[in-house]
Amino acid sequence: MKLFGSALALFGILALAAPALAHSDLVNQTPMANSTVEAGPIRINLSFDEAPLNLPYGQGNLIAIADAKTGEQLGPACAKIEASSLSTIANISIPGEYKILWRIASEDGHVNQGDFTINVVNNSNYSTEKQGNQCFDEFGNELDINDQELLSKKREPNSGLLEGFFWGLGFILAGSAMGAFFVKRKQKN
Ligand SMILES: [Cu+2]
Repeated sequence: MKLFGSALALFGILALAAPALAHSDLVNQTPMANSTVEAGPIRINLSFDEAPLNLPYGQGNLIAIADAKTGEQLGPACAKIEASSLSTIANISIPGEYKILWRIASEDGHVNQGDFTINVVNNSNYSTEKQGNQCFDEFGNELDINDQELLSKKREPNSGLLEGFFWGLGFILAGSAMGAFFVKRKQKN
């Protein structure tokens, strides 16, 4: 009975530990987080500790690049899979901070994701008409950002202002209600 109990406990520990072991974790990356990168077609290569779930191009195993300030995703999300690495090429000419976002489907189907920031400088006068990730499938068809769920959602630039406006309005209404109350009290006296 005691042996059965410990066997059961061990089984429980293994059952808890197994899912965590099965997930693809980022172990190496180019460019490095917080590094400075020269403008151009920037190759992003992310190595994981195990191969991802085999899914069609542009689905499940993804890399996207976004303007770090506004959150705007530049181009669609995609990644070429080679063994346990995901890679893509992003064209960036405008200097600034960029966020690289990734999402990977582990073999058991669980999703792992993360992001890091890079700083782009342009000392080579590189120019491109299309900022961001370049996603062409094996037939040369370009993926459309509008056909995908975004990895990086653009922040609403006016939401803070609007919120401030409603707070202000609330204070004015509360203030005038209080003012009216005191005026009434004074009139009574
Ligand atoms: Cu899992």
